[in-house]
Amino acid sequence: MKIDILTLFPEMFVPLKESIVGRAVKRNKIEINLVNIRDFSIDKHKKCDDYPFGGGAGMVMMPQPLADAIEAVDAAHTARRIYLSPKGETFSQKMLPRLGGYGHIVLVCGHYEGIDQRVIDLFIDEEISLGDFVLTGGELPAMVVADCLARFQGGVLSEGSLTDESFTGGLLEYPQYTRPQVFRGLPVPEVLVSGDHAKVDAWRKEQALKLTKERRPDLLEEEK
Ligand code: 4G0
Repeated sequence: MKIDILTLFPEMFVPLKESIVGRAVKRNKIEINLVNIRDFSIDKHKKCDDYPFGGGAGMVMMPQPLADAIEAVDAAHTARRIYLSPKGETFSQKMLPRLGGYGHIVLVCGHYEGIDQRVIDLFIDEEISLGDFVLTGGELPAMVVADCLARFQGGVLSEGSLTDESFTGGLLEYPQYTRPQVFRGLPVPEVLVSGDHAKVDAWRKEQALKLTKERRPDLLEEEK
């Protein structure tokens, strides 16, 4: 899968190029291409934002540099073009099979008060929001979406961790422990060192259910 990220601040993406996503990139599971929207400005000062028609606070990203940047990476509109915005559908793990099915994704990062609505109407396929909060730009949400996709596309984690983990079973994850068996007086639950795999599985399922009932009862409603 190829992911183009269109942004005024490509230097913000250092964390994405490191660690877990970097490994997926190296294993040819995912290719990430950062595009500076400012490179497409035809203005003599490379201006990319302007005052909103009708007045109001803040600035709006101009349509021309963005439209040209989108057409430069996806002329034939074969990619899924996604705008990260607080107005979008809330992002979740459940979207990953669909998003992972696209061979090419273009992530558009807005800044200021967002982008000119006509760019959304003419060029964007869907809007995705990370949740009910406003950031200074769509860069952090784009990194989150790219990281989730890199992880989902495989090569990042073992098969088991994708099938057992939080949300894939519709439940929060059971608690995990590693060595030492006693840490600052706290022992690991006895069942985990019993060697009885059936008992371990049953304990984990029970813990996951208890935690989900306490913290995220909405997830249990959703299951039905
Ligand atoms: C569009 C996404 C983009 C409009 C982007 C701001 C939060 C999210 C942006 C605005 C973002 C999210 C109207 C301020 C850039 N903030 N929740 N900031 N407005 O996913």
